[in-house]
Amino acid sequence: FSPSDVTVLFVLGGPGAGKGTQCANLVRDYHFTHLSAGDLLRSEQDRPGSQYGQLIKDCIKNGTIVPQEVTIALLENAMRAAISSSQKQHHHKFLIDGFPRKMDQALKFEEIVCPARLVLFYDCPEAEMERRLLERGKTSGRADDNADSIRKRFRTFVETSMPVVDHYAGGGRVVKVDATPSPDRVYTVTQDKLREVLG
Ligand code: UP5
Ligand code: MG
Repeated sequence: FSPSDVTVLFVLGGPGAGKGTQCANLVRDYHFTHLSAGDLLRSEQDRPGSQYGQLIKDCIKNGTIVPQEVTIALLENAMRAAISSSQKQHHHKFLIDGFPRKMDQALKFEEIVCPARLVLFYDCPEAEMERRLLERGKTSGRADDNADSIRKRFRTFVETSMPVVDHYAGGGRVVKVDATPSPDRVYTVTQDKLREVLG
């Protein structure tokens, strides 16, 4: 994909920071296509005949990262599908949510798919993210919304995913938003900051 045809925003933040919640707002108001890497992996896991089902299941439960080839192929397919199903030939804007969460993924995606315009980073203290995930876990049915998996997800985030955010911050491509306040408040700040940067 060429940056003249598509705009890619990476949406990062710890587990439970509110990435999905804010992406839904942005889709409603700005016609982005939202692709959650976690959602794509969960649906691949459940696809009958998938050769990656067990691998994905194990990674999600342990909060580890699925090999980049798998995730990048799912994202690329989803981007192509979104573009080919849109009627008009217009510029396509993607929110890639929860990806890249490891340096190798970031470099590979930008090399073979498309460079990202910027990274929207939701910053939230662990105690608050834990509270949200345990609350959601009462009804979500997600295999990783339990205390044990949450602890492992936090560790992976700190050790493996924060370096990705730092890498983009070094390149001046990060828009950081405090994700602690209410969803509405977080969204207002998101809109203000994106307007500043993207116009
Ligand atoms: N909530 C949201 N905002 C709130 C606010 N401001 N105040 C109070 N409550 C708020 O929100 C989480 C919960 O908090 C919800 O109940 C919400 O109502 C509430 P959500 O918007 O879902 O947060 P999000 O950041 O999207 O949390 P999620 O759990 O989806 O984050 P993860 O990053 O952990 O999950 P993801 O699906 O991206 O990845 C899951 C796993 O897939 C990873 O651990 C990994 O094993 C695997 N994976 C890969 O291997 N590679 C990838 O590239 C991506 C994923
Ligand atoms: Mg999510």
